[in-house]
Amino acid sequence: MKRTIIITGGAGFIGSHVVRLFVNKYPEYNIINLDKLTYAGNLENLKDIEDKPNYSFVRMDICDFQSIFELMKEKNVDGIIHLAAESHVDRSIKDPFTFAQTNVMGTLSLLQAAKIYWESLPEKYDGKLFYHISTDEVYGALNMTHPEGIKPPFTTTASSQTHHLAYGEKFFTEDLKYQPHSPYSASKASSDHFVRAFHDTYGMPTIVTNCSNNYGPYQFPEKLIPLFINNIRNRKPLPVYGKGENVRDWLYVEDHARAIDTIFHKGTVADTYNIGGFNEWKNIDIIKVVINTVDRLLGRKEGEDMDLITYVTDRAGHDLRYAIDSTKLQRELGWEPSLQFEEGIEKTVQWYLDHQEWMDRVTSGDYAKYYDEMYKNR
Ligand code: NAD
Ligand code: TDX
Repeated sequence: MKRTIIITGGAGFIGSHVVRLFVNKYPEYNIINLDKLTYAGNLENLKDIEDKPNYSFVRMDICDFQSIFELMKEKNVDGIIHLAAESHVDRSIKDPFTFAQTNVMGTLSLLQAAKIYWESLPEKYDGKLFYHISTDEVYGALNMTHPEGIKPPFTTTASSQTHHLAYGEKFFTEDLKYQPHSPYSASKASSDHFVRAFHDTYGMPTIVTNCSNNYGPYQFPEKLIPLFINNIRNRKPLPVYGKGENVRDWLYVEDHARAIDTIFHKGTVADTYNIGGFNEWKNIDIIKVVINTVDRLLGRKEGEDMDLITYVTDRAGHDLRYAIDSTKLQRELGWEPSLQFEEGIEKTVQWYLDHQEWMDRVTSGDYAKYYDEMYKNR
């Protein structure tokens, strides 16, 4: 079946993996990467597919309702996979307005453009989908009832999954109420509500998914894992917030992209799916794994860079523990993570060490020139 799909935020970390997967796997689809190219957008992330006939890039702000509407009409768009967002919690603490503008107003502008265009068609919403990518942070924070972590088996419905450890009995399930704490998660929660409201009020076919922390290639080095890999390589301090006791649930980014593909094609309209790796780690433990891996792959003595660990003032409102229960997705649609964490982190560290040029261009700001170079003659 032919389809024309806008993927927003396709020049960012997760978006670039989703665009690559869809462009390569579905040559019959027309994939439009719509991205404003903020500091987080980098077209170099898509160098390998940018000349494919079923791929195009449009530089556009999701808040620009009129332009989005015109684009949808011109290209006869029947699907939207929406990833564009301001995504870094620390930035949201300093500048909440930008997060409300992009994440809330931008999502609303996309929804409204899709509504007006799709409702103008004879077939209306038939065959259409607005798929919104969100985060587990909307659920707030879980308690840490087992500070040392318990090994599986423990009480969860996700029995066929390999867990690392669990730091409590409770997990984020789809029926939990939203309790966001940071301006970032509050803005994502609000956008999720708008998406569901467009289904409930206008009948728009929508799906929302909430995923845990992603890691892998092409992540902007303001986030924990790429920042620390780069600092270890350059022997710079590693700023660990608070005591490093906070727990996150890590998923390899290509597994998230596969989940998005599965849900886009097989998910139930108006439903919500949680996506996660059953892979909880305390920050300090993951940091030690990253140090050992970088040291080993650089031919240094394993662990020799442990003294770079520098405890700094905690993040304001720092959520203690995130842990996703993705049983529903596994049970209903058959998705599960493909990579064990040890394998994923090894691949990730190796990728950043092999792509020092990418890292240097990002940290120097030169990557922003790529758009002008690539698109000046088109
Ligand atoms: P990212 O910051 O790497 O990329 C965001 C992209 O959105 C960039 O390419 C940026 O240029 C673009 N963008 C920002 N504002 C825009 C605007 N106004 N108009 C058009 N484009 C704009 O983000 P990411 O980590 O890839 O996250 C992608 C999505 O997944 C976000 O919605 C985020 O909330 C969600 N998410 C991320 C994670 C994670 O661990 N990174 C986990 C769960 C959910
Ligand atoms: O320098 C650091 N030191 C540190 O201790 C940084 C950047 C982070 N941290 C801690 C804070 C978190 O507990 O590491 C953990 C991970 O931090 P981030 O990489 O900033 O991710 P997080 O805040 O957990 O949010 C991420 O996952 C959910 C993404 O940035 C979000 O977009 C996503 O929704």
